Amino acid sequence: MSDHVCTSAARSRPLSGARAWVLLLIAALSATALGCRSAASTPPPSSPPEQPTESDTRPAEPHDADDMVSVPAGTFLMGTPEDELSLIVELCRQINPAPTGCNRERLIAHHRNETPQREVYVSGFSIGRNEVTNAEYERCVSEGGCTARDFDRCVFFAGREHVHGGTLDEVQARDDHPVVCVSWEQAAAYCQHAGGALPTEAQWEKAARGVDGRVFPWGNDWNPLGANWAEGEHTGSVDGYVTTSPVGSFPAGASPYGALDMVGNVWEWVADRYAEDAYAQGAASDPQGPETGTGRVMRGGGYAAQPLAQRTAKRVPRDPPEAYVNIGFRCARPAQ
Ligand SMILES: [Ca+2]
Repeated sequence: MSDHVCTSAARSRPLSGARAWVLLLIAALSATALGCRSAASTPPPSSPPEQPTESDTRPAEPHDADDMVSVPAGTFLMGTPEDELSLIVELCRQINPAPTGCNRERLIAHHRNETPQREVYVSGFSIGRNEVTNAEYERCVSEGGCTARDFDRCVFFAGREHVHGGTLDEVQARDDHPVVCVSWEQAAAYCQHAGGALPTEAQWEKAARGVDGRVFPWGNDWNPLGANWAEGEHTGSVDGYVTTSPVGSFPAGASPYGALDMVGNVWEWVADRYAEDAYAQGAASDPQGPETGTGRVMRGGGYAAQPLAQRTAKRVPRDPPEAYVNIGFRCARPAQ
């Protein structure tokens, strides 16, 4: 996986706030905590996770697999304005003491797939409040609606390398943690069995950021307790979790519609095929993504991605045949 995590929370409106959280972050972490590096290159945890130490985190309560939040029909601001891409570089440099990865041209080029920002209409729909869990997926397997995960084919982290095959650590395998190591096809099959479908990019992004173009689900300023993210070598020292957390553990990070973990915890497969210029070419009403292409899109950052990748506009392509240890999903349904 080649996704770079030096993506930006930068926008003209929240920049001062972003600077504030950067200072907080630097103070909170060790001097080596924030290198500008690939989310995928962050090594996997090898020790048991620390327990949450902040009152803003809480263990997930048992939840209803059919628990969905409603997103009313209407327009929203989708994507990132071209003139805000330069701020990605500035913010990258602020959070990285040794900004070897904060190359301006590369960063701007890397994030141009989020441009332009435009008003897009999305019909009413509902979306899972939480990511689909291990228990929910296994129930689907037992019901015959889903195929068993093939952990020998799943892409795991091995230091800075990626390898096919592995086993989930004891924490990630718990019932109430988000399911991972599911391919796009397996995720789509689950949602079909559940009477819905994977959300489109437009549905996912609207559910994550509401109508006002906010950078994060909760607003325009980074909140280190708003998501399960990768602080430094994703030590869990800030958010309390080295790898995944029980779904719904970060209520402070709720989206305007009440969806949880829209950023952080695991990346999420969405329905659309990937095209770099999809945001420039997409329909103004209920865009479905390009009709051809091999890649699919994942959204929303994950436990091994730094804050700059936890933005609501961040979009990354992945190959559908593959399954990954840090990608899960949630489902959507049209409004009744
Ligand atoms: Ca997520």
